[in-house]
Amino acid sequence: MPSPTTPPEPATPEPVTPEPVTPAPVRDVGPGYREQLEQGYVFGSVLTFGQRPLVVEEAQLDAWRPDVAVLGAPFDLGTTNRPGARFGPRALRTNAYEPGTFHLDLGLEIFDWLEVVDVGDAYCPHGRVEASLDNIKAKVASVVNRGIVPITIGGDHTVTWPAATAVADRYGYGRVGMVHFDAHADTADTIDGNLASHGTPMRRLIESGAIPGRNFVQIGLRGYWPGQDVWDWMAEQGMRWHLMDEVHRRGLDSVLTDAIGEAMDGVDHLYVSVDIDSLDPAYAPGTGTPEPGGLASVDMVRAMRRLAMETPLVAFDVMEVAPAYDHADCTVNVAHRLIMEILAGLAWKRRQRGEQPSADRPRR
Ligand SMILES: [Mn+2]
Repeated sequence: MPSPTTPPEPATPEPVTPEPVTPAPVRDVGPGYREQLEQGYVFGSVLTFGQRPLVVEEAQLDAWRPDVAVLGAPFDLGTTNRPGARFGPRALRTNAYEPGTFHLDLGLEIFDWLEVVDVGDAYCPHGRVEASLDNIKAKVASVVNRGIVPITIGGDHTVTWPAATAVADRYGYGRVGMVHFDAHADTADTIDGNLASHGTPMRRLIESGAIPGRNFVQIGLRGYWPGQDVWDWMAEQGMRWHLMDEVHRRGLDSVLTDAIGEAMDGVDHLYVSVDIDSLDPAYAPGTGTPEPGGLASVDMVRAMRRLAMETPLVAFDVMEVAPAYDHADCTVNVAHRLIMEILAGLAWKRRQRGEQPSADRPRR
């Protein structure tokens, strides 16, 4: 026993664990590519989403460490009526009028606060449904598994099945809620015997457990489909929906407040999926299954901004833009702006958190 006066044994110094060092992002492109990006034409230059850098090598994506990656899913083999959504990604990259990047309502330069790249397309070989959907899932996974927010441009709505599955694989089955804007519920069991139709993806996501039925919330439904048996199945799953009739009476802002609460009840993350046919064909005629009596673009751009600002949004998609049926690029521009509003909302959230933009952020 040491006496009380015995000096204590010198303490063995705790081994010092060095703080993990996060390397600075590397956001270099070659001088020729940078020159192309900096031309900043609204009518040309490099044809990526928002003229953001194209980053297609996984090692480069690791070094770049963007906040958001935009990808294309040019798949429309699940279309029941007018095909052509395979041209959606190309149209949003090439036909949308590039308006500048300072958000008037939020008072911020979007790309000063948010690093966004275009990672190209998932390979969708024509006629090969399973290979295409596997490739879409892998492409979204290559983004979301790095903690980057994937923004997927369709493609028909079948694409949301593999895309949201990849997001649930990353964040956990049962941990991700869904706010889904659409004229149609997309919850049929099969259509023409097809499990992988643009009328079935939401059922597949609920059946697999990727998104819980009770956290699956739909906005803007209208028209004449599906029938009572499908609504019964949806109710059994605990799904919530807000018909266009309710949106018309209450206003989208009020409905959206409810929808966010329903989708986030007991989960940690949110996926937002927009079928462009949720908008009235007056605003978005360029789509395969237009349904009159829909949402207005003025409400939808504000809704996207709110969703990005107010929720833990981890993934977003815009589906069903079929440019061959478009007039004067109306549909392409509103679809592009829905993505811009999501980006603006995410940029605002970073500014609110005081996260300083990176010094080596390349400008275009
Ligand atoms: Mn749909």
